[in-house]
Amino acid sequence: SSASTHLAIDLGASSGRVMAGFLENNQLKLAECHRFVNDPVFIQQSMQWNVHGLWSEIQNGLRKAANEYKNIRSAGVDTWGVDYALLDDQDLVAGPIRHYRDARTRGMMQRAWEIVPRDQIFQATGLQFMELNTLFQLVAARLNHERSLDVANGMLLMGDFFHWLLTGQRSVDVTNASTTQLLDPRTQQWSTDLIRRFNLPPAIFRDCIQPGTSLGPIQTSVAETTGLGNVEVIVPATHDTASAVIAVPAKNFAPEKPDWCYISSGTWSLMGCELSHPLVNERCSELNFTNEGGIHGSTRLLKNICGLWIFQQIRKSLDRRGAAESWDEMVARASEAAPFSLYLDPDDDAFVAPSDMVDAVIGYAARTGQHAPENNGVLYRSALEGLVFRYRDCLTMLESLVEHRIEVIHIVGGGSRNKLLCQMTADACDRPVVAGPVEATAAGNVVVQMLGCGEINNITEARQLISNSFGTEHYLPKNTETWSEAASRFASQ
Ligand code: ADP
Ligand code: LRH
Repeated sequence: SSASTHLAIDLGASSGRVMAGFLENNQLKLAECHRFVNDPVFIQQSMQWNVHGLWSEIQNGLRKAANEYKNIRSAGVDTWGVDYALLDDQDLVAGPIRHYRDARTRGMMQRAWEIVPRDQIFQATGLQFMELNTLFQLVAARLNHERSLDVANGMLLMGDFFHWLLTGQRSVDVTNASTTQLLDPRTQQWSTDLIRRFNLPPAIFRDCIQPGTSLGPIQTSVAETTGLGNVEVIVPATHDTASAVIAVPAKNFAPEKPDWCYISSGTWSLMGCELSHPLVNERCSELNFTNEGGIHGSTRLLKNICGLWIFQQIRKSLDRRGAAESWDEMVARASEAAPFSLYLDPDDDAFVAPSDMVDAVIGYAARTGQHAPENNGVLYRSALEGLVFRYRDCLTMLESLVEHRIEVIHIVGGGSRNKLLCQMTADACDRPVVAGPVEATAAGNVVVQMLGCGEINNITEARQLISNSFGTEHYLPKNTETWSEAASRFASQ
């Protein structure tokens, strides 16, 4: 095809991928060029990003893309929120680049609240409290007297970091900056007050740019090693969740009265509404919802739910025992298993970063006075049911926050392929579920590059394109009674 090609580099926790996106017969096509692992590495006891490995895999992916497509116009990177790299004034990386599951942030929220009270942090940022937030990572660095903070003159979130490797340019995209808990969601400016009170170096916080901004061409050395030629970097919504939300095939954009919600379903489940303005009030703080930044100044009001992390890690732990099954087999076994045999709270601390997830589930069952899962089907099913209970509660909370009935739940991301999970979500929430697209994050990444190039005129057109291009599956609620009974049974446990 003669239409230009855009490369989405999407670094998820379950894999990294380089995807080519282009228009063909008025539809958006996504083709996978390269997929690679994205596991953290331990350096001594600290859990870090494998940036060298990733950078070389990204370049492998770009090389494959350059071989296959002759008309590549732009590229852009998205990845998970909160993690960062520090750079010094010689353009060297200062200090290790840590993974948010690293143990150094344990207990850091409480330490931080002693410095600035919880409600003041919430008022300033509108963000949910999670130990993994950049704020608590930086507080840990400060309290541990990490010297990197003293030499750094720039902080890049990880999408920005790979853009810097690609172009040599430093930039900070607002969508990922909004996950740090140091940005004011109303002004999209850094909170100088929090930065001062936490004794963080003001110089590392650079002005944010909006998704769709061009950073100029890929630097010559990278263009040469990959064979890419004249390709520019157009900053997508570098926060993967922001990219995924852009690709929700919804009927409208940031409505005043939202009647749809999304679950971006991958390693995490991010469940929420897209709003035109942040909602920073007491109720939001109580329910621990977050106001993250979306495209065109929109707000993603959402909650983090542990997600398919447990399901994924069970597979990994069985793999170590030589007994892993495919996703399809796992879903089939879970479907056959007896419902409600084991209740898991997926957000329990025990599941954050255990060395072995199957052991963690067995330990959790013992601690909560339940039987250990009698077979793999029950093991898998409990990880999914636990999630669905959280979705059910989260829907009620969302409706009370936006003061409107949610009529439909969109599930996007890898989890939208899990038919059991989609059906159980419809059943437990008593709402129709629309599942797809699977590669929402890459699709959202690509359409923002197209917006940046002027190939698409606005976000409504982008959503229309996505709706016309990717099939969705529809699930209607059944068995809602069973879920209400089970929910009250577990609530009273
Ligand atoms: P992330 O970007 O966080 O790495 P993805 O959106 O790629 O996550 O989703 C990965 C998850 O999707 C896997 O953990 C798995 O549970 C689910 N998944 C992928 N393929 C299938 C499938 N064929 N059937 C069921 N679930 C699947
Ligand atoms: C999902 C995600 C989520 C963040 C978490 C760290 O991949 O970006 O939105 O909260 O990772």
